[in-house]
Formats: sequence, structure tokens, C-alpha cells
Amino acid sequence: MNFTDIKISKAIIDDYFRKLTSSLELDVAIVGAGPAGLTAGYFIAKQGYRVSLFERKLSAGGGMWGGGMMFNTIVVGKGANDILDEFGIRYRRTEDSLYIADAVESVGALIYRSTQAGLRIFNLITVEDLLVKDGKVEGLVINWSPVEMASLHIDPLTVQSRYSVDATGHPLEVVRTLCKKSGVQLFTETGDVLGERSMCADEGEKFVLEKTGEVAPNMFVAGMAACAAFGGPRMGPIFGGMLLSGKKVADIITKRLKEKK
Ligand code: 48H
Repeated sequence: MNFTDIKISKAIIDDYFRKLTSSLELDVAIVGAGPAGLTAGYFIAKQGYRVSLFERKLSAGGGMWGGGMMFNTIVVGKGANDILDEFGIRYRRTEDSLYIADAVESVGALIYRSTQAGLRIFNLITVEDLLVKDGKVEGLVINWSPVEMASLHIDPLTVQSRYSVDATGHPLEVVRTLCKKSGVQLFTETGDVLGERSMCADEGEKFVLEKTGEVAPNMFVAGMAACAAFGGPRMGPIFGGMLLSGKKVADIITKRLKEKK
């Protein structure tokens, strides 16, 4: 094989298959590369666990790129600035004790630091279903996003994971599918999805952190998905709760992984 063109193709194909094959059996599978999913992936990978993240879109970053109403500045409250420090994101403190950072720098840092820590991010892959056995989530069912976009009738593949995280933001896609298709009772007041409530930044920031955690056996929620599952208010373009929620879910899961070696 002498053509450089073919060597380039072979290098890409070999490397991608190496990454995908080594993601078939995971400690943690995360759905959604918004701020919550990326932060969770970073803190889990940093502790040496096998963690991969599946993102439907071409680019990771979720709703963070656009700040508030496309003004690409993000705001975080006190406490979340420690996470900005951890990722090396520069920020400025306002007179109102809010911390503001550039949205593009923030997303760039989350992606860079999390992949450097060992998180494998698969963009252009949609999680369309779950692997469920005896009422417990044991993995994810994945397919190429262009297959979904073109409504092609193509069956998916499956990855196995000890724990899964729905970090799909407002739509709470994975947990909704779990309820709809498997009838699993959630750890919410009614056993079902409660749905996101209208805006209140203070309450929303507190709520998302409080409710981040296990929502069904082996299935966790982080970020806006936690508000949607447990019926909390939205909080608009303040992103501290998303970062802290990602860290909290990572702390809970890594503790569980250590206990159940
Ligand atoms: C693969 C999927 C699937 C799927 C969705 O929306 P996100 O940024 O989510 P969070 O929770 O990290 O951050 C929320 C924040 O961006 C936000 O919207 C806030 C704070 N809103 C408050 C308010 O009041 O409006 O990211 C979720 C990601 C996206 O990139 C999706 O493409 C992806 O998940 N995704 N990926 N398979 N089935 N569903």
C-alpha cells in the first residue's frame, strides 16, 4: 500500500474503531455534551474510570455557546467559580458577586480538559434507547445521528455501562424513553417525569443541585435533565448549577464505583 491517501483513511478508520471498541464496556456512559455532561465526564475520567459520552450534534457544548439570548457571555454564582478555576477558565467578578466568563472560552476549556483527562466524546451519535434488564439500566442503545435525521430504517448498536447519566438538558430524552418503553418507576414523587417549571434563577440553581442523582436503578440525571425529571424551575443563562451538578453526579457515581469494585 503506497498511496498516502489510503494510509490517511486507514489511520482514521483504525483509530475510530479502537475508540469505539474500547467503549463497548464502560463504567459510566453519559448522554449529552452540554456543560453538565462534560463536567461529569471530566471528574469521572480524572479518577481513571472508563467513561464515554455520546452527543447527537456535530459540536459538543450544548446550550453554553450562546450564553443568554446569543450574548456569548456566561454567568455563574459563588461556588461554581471553583469549577471555572479547575478548568482554567478566566472570569471576572461583578459588583453583584456574580462571576462572568466568555462562553466560547468556557466550552473550549470544558471539551479540552475533559478529553485530556480521558473522557471519550463521540459526537454525531444519538442515544435512541436503553439496555434494560430486570428493571435496571445496563447500557445505552446508539445510532448515527444522520440515520435519525434521515429517518433511515437502520438498527442500532448497544454499549454496556455500570451507570448511565442523562445529561440531555431540557428534553430529558433518555429518562423519558425509559419510562415510556420499560415502565420503570422513577425515584420522583409520582414515579413518573414531573416536567420543568417556569423561570426562577435562585430556586432553579438550588433545585438542580439538590435533585442531581439517581432517578432509576443505575440511571442518573444531571443539569437541566434533573429539573425536568423532578419538576424544578428553569434558571435561564446562569450556568453554575450545570457545572456543580456535573461534579455532584461524578462524585456520587465514583463513590459507588469505589464501593462496588
Ligand atoms: C445524544 C443528546 C440526546 C440524545 C440531547 O442542553 P444542554 O446544554 O444540557 P445541560 O443540562 O448540560 O445544560 C443546560 C443549559 O445549556 C441550559 O439549557 C440552561 C441552563 N437552561 C436554563 C433555561 O432556563 O433555559 O446539553 C444537552 C446536550 C445537547 O448537546 C444535545 O444535543 C444532547 O445533549 N442530546 N445527545 N443523544 N438522545 N438528546
